[in-house]
Amino acid sequence: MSNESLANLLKEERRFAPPAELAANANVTAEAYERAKADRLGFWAEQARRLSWETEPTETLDWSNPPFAKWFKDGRLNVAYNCVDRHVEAGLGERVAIHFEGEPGDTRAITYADLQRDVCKAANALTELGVRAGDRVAIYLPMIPEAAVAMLACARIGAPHSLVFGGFSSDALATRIQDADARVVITADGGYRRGKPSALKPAVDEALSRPGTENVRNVVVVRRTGEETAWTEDRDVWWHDLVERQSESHTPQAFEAEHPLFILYTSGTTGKPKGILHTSGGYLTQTAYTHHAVFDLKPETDVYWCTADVGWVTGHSYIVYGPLANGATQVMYEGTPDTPHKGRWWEIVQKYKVTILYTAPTAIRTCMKWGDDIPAKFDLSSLRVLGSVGEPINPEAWIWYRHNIGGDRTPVVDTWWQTETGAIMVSPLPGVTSTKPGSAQVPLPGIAATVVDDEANEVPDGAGGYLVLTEPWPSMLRTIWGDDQRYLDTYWSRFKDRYFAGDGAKKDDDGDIWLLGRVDDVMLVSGHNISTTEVESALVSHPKVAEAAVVGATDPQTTQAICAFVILRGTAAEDEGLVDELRNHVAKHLGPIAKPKRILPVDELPKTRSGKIMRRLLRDIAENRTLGDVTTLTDSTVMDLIQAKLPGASAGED
Ligand code: 6R9
Repeated sequence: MSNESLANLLKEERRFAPPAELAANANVTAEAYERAKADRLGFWAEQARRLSWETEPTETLDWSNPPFAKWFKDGRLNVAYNCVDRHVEAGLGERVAIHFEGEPGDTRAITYADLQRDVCKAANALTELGVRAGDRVAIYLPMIPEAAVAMLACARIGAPHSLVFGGFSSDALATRIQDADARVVITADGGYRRGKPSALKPAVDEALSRPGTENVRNVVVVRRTGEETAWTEDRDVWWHDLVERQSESHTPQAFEAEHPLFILYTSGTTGKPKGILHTSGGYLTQTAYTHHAVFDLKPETDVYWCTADVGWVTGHSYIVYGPLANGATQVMYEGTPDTPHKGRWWEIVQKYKVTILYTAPTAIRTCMKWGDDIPAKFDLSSLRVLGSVGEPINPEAWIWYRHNIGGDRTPVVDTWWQTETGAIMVSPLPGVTSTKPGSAQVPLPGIAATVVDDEANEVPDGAGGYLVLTEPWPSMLRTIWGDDQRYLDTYWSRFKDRYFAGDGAKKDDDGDIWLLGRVDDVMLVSGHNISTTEVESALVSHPKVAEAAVVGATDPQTTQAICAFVILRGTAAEDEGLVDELRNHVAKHLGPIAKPKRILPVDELPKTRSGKIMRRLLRDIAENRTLGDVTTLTDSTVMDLIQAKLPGASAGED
């Protein structure tokens, strides 16, 4: 598509109606909104019936002690049984649950029957190590099937897991082990990234040398790379030695719906990490329902692929719990999108005939940067629904995704949610909503979300403010692990009786919701609030820009000055006039007040592994400060590269 026609598309504020065939056969239709509105709790009680309960719940929500919710509290179930055994019992044992694709090209097809055997053996193994219901297990693994098996084994015996993303350092691992007081750590010798083995076990050894980790009795090590690994006798045990000799049968015990399922620490911010606590029945109900509704999953025919890491909440909810509860067949890929070549993802889509793809805007923008010709070499015609999560997706990236990956056929669902919400909250439905590039649009059936001003008044259509959730939802966090007060202070104190998500948002003239980034990132320029997302979107709408990150740096004249870091598209050159051209482009789109004071072309941006730009670090650079905590960065050398570009960097001053 030419850039002109793209610009025109956006100007028209075009909407994309659902494809007729998808709409006609959609899992969820417009009627669901009405039904949920008329009886929200009745609606969720009905969704809970997607699960197999040992004891059916009779009470949907106990909200007698807000904001501490109890969903389905007198119900009892086993989460792993719901994700695995019941499908085998239903005769689906031979259905592939996971098509695993290792980075080096090794593959494994794991059926539901295989998964059941693996999970049972792992559950028996943990039991042999003395893990009991309620004990915490830390999991520090690459993207290999054992990660899902380990999670489900924990769920099966009622031991809450705490995944620590494999890219995190020993520091991050140690604080998480300490905070959760873990008893066992499950790790691997390493995993493959960018064509090379990357070790994991040394970080575990290092973390366990710190005080406060003494309660870790055992480290279970999956052999993935075969590289040499230091060993602590009596503590370390190979997964294959321990798990393989276990019995293939294990009777799942039912737990209360509010039994803790996992703790997941939110990353990126300063201070002590927050251990977000999720429980069983409500969480599984909403992940299963949203996976069914938002992706229109047809488990008999779809091949689903979520590219997230299991160490991120998206991996918990939309690789493990939601899809497996629904009996889906999915792809799991270990490595990076450009190993051994930049078409690897599209090759995987072609190979497995993936029908539903769920990824992050950062990945989409990276593919835009690499060029349209790369996906064009592959047959992507199997795709029928595309999803996005993690950050606001700017309209250009949205259109690029729909056009170059979805062949202009597929709906794109932009799904807003958080670690804290546990499951998708605001999103189009692919068979119902006429989608709008760049907007997450509407709360799902059964979800109550709106935008409010400083005084907690709902803003009218066309105005901006803060995104809040006005009613409890089944997969909501129950607290911050060990710190109820922090739970209250962080989420429930800014607005009375409303959950404050920390995101800025606006409602357009149709009442559709647009996310504008974290409120901490909003800039104040000469008395005007300007969202980083909007300036970034304006920059990316310029044909030479692939990706942009914008921050406000303290400025004596204007309170804050807008500083932009941009990655140029494959072919664009960093010539003389470029910075002025970009500044004027933003001024034309958003008005002169939003014109960046400085623009710096860079090769990479600092990101967390889940793809979120760490603006805090860019602010440090823009304000000439020493860098803050970089432990959750994917690649900390990125910051050196950016700093190296600073001297003589073009700063177009007015
Ligand atoms: C699932 C996940 C949560 C924060 C959230 C928001 C941003 C996520 C988004 C989005 C705009 C979307 N975010 N999805 N912003 N549009 N579709 O990302 O969880 O890692 O906890 O991050 O991510 O700022 O508050 P988590």
